[in-house]
Amino acid sequence: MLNRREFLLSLLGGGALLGAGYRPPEIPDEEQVSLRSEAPRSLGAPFRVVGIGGAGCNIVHDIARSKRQDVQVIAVNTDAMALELLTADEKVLIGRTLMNGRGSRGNPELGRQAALRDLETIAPLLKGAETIVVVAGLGGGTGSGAISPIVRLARTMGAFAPVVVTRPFSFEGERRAKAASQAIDKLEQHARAALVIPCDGVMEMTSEARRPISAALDAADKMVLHAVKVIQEASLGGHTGVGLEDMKALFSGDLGGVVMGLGSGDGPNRAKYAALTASFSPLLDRCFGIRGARAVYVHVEGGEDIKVQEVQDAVKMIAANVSPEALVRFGVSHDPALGTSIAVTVLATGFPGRRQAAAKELENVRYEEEPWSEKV
Ligand SMILES: Nc1nc2c(ncn2[C@@H]2O[C@H](COP(=O)(O)OP(=O)(O)OP(=O)(O)O)[C@@H](O)[C@H]2O)c(=O)[nH]1
Ligand SMILES: [Mg+2]
Repeated sequence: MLNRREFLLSLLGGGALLGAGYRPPEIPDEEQVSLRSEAPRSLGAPFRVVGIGGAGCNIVHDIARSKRQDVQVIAVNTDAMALELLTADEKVLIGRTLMNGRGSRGNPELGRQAALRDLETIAPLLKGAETIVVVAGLGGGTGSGAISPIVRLARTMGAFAPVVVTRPFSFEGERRAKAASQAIDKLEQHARAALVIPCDGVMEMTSEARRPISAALDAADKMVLHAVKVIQEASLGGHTGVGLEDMKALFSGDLGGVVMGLGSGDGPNRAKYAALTASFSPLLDRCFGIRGARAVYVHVEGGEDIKVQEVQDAVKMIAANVSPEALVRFGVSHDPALGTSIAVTVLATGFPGRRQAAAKELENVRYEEEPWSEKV
């Protein structure tokens, strides 16, 4: 859907690249960009989601189509055609003067410059929001490049701005993997923690033999949507005591990046089973799961028949798998669609040493010269 065709073509080496000799013009310093203060009348919800690039826009399109009254969505892209085809409360074409609405063609520097040039257009759309979740698929140019300046903008405007992004499938190649890692590093330097969902893990969770790739992308969309829903429900709190401040602490970046695990269970030990499978979800580190995490949020979902004992079982099971001193918070939500089963989502942060290990691993990977360094 939307520009997926273009994305798939780009994996096959298709898609036009910017002409040789192209030089993006000088851009103003990030700090000097002044912000307009008028908010458009159509946007007033305290909870908003900004989707950046093709994947991010697909995700906000799904939210807009679900017609939820409590969320407003803003789609941001360098690709005019993709924007035209989707549904959103507001759409912003960034970098028109740089790319003429034709997308960044995998160049994160262009994505970044596009965002910086159009922060003034985006700012009024963020005004008045309490929470702005920023979502994107990392690995391309627009999402990877534009996300840091936009998250910084949201934070500058006083909003809580958690980030949910996907890491590309390994089959997409090293160039996309590297673009994603660099974007995550930038986010962590400037914009606190990001919840990173690895597409490989999504495929492992959902794959059946010979599924089309569009099904894997749909599954990745669903994971991001789920993370957004959990962040929203937890931020709203309710009777369990968890709330916005807990989410802010989890995403503060003080303990590094955030990971998510999902599990479900049915039958007599459904809560324990759901928590156990969430602790070792393929979305988490293959070897460690959530072991060693220093802060976790456990989100337990079920029908109206969910029992206190079951919530306790799930939380205890998660707590047994993290650091003994870990801060463990939990929330409960009801979803009749789950029928007799229970779903557990765990958001975890604070894994000492893992970041360094990942960086070391990356050092050993040999990358080809990025094509855009010659083209731009
Ligand atoms: N969840 C999800 N992920 C996608 C989709 N399409 C692509 N991706 C993933 O997101 C990454 C970035 O792709 P896009 O979002 O198309 O790239 P972009 O940010 O628009 O960047 P450019 O098109 O290069 O300007 C890809 O490498 C894939 O891993 C999608 O429809 N849904
Ligand atoms: Mg794109």
